[in-house]
Amino acid sequence: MKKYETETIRNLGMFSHGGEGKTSIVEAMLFLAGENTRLGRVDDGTSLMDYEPEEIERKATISSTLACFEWNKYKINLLDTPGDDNFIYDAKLCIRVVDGAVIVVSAVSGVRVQTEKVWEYANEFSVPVCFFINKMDRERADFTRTVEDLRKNFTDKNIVVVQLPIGSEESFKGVIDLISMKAYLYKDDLSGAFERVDIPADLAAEAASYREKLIESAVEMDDAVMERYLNGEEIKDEEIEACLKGGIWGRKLAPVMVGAAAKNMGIQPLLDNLVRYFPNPLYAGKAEGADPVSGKPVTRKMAPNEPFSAFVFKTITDPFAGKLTLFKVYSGELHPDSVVLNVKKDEKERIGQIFYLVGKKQKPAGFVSVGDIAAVAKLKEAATGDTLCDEKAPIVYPEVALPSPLISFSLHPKSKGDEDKLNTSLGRLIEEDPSIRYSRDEQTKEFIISGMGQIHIEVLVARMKRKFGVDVELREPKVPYKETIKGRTKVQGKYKRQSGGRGQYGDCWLELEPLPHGAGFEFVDKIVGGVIPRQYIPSVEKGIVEAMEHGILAGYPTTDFRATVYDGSYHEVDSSDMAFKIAASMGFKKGMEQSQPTLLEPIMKVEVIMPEEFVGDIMGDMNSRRGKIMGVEAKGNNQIVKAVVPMAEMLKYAPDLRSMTGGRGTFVMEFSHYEEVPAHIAQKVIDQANREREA
Ligand SMILES: Nc1nc2c(ncn2[C@@H]2O[C@H](COP(=O)(O)OP(=O)(O)OP(=O)(O)O)[C@@H](O)[C@H]2O)c(=O)[nH]1
Ligand SMILES: [Mg+2]
Repeated sequence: MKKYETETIRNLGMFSHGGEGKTSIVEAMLFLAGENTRLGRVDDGTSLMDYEPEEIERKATISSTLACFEWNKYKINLLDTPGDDNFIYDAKLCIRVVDGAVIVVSAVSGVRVQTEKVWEYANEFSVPVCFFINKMDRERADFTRTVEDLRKNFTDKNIVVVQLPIGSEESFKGVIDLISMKAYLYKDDLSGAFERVDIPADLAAEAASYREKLIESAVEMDDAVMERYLNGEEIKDEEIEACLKGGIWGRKLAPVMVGAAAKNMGIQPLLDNLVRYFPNPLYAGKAEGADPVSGKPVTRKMAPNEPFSAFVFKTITDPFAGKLTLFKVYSGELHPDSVVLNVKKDEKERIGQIFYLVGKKQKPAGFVSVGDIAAVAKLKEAATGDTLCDEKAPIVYPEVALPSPLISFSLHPKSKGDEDKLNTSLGRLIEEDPSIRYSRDEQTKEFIISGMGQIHIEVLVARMKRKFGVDVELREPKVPYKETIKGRTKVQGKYKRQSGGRGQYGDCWLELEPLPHGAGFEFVDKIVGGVIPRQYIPSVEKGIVEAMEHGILAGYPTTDFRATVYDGSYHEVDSSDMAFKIAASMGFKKGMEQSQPTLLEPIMKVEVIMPEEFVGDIMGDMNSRRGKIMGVEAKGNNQIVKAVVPMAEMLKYAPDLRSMTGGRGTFVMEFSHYEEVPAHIAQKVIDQANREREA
């Protein structure tokens, strides 16, 4: 691909709720820009952007994809992101590196949950936005209603209509540009061919009134122009454009455009407006980072003659082609065959060839300069969120905060070979998607994998199989129950084998007593007069520690009690460490039986955030999950319900919450403490555990 001045680069991204048509829009753009000889379609698996097998199977974007192409002598680096909330972290990483966000809404369904989320992300990262109202050809498409919906939901910016649709549903034919006051009338043949004509007479009045509103909004961005407008002077089209541009760059207004991607209608005017109104990568002037040693904030001038620095926003793992690292350059230049510092890993990375991407297609890039987005293959350490830079001028750029995981499963490798490869393959996939967490539960010994939703985890498992040949099964994770005692007791543990040869003799008296929840295990030695010789006391403790690993109720670890050894006896020849260990463990088991053994369960602290209207339902549901409501608070337009709930009742909360709130509720959850399991439930847990142990 040829070289472009940074001023002629546009870094843009497509964001929306799932299925609004982002990928279809990009396909139409690639076709019009000559990157594809036909119009790729998500529905029949011919999309250049949704090329991964899991994406083709689900007909949805799972992982963001970069498309670099030329339009009107501008180089567009366009990121197509997933809309499904399982993969929304990927969209957030992309919004971090673009200079303009196209938020797509469907003319049929309007603003939806993820639309609100991506709007918030754009605000969080101060990214200029525009709207594209798509699917104007669909039944029940309604432009006016959709614009009203945008205005109702996004009140912090002026929503300005710059295009009007011509017709709707079956008779959607094209768009009116309210600045040039011309109509683009499309042929209904997917070619994207159009005629630029005068506005149809029946729409002239409507277009004039919308143009008036457009001018009113535009001139507000510039006091001098505003004054002339109020004095009745005529405002030139170029001035309106300049005002709009200022409003978009300053994030005070968001223009609205319209079309139908699947019909390849309205895409050229969208592209024209994107290059015209959105900033070039240098508009911010500087990039904010931190000194990797002191942690103090530093800024880096975004200029080609500054030392190199870049942020890694994406990693693509491929077992055959190797790893591909996608980055945005914030300062300086990156040349092939150079060495850069990976600041976070404190490792030097050798840069090979640099590429631009169009979907999975790679184009050699030569070197890349400030503001550009590109990819490099086979870096050793680089993972999503890392900073690469000139080792003589280290800087680290802020990562994108990870969302808290909402659902967990336990992973069961299907064979020994799978188990061996599990760690490496998971590690590679987490480099790609850090919103997946992976850990080993110390108690249950299970591999636990957590993510944003069931589909998130299922897709990971499918990828693990396809990319690394690792086959695993997903199960609900086990709840890490514990056992304790409620009563106190004194008990003798005695082990004696004295028939022929050297015998075994150990004898200890133990007192067991409960401790408060969370206190753990305490061992006290009250032996006097050497009734048990000193050297055997640690064996007594060890015997209890080993036995308490598997409580007598259901085999769960025992906790929150004190064991005191206060008496015993020994044999000059037959006593040994082993004998005292066995004696103590026998004593512990008998003693536990005598002192009201009890099952404990983990209790989670949960916060559910949702619109007011769902508060009643959520609280009722919490009660049915044995939860205790700790309070309800307002947060912006939402309410937060705080509760403590047994973990066992929360394993499937994510899908349940989604269906209760139509996807508008979210929650965070963390471990709080252990509590006694109510008797009727405890019996079921014990029976189940014993059945499993027998099996
Ligand atoms: N009728 C009609 N259908 C469309 C239009 N644009 C997209 N679609 C269809 O809507 C569905 C979703 O389109 P995608 O392009 O995959 O949407 P997306 O926003 O990329 O979806 P995710 O990647 O899953 O978030 C597909 O079946 C498309 O064919 C349109 O303008 N009109
Ligand atoms: Mg898509």
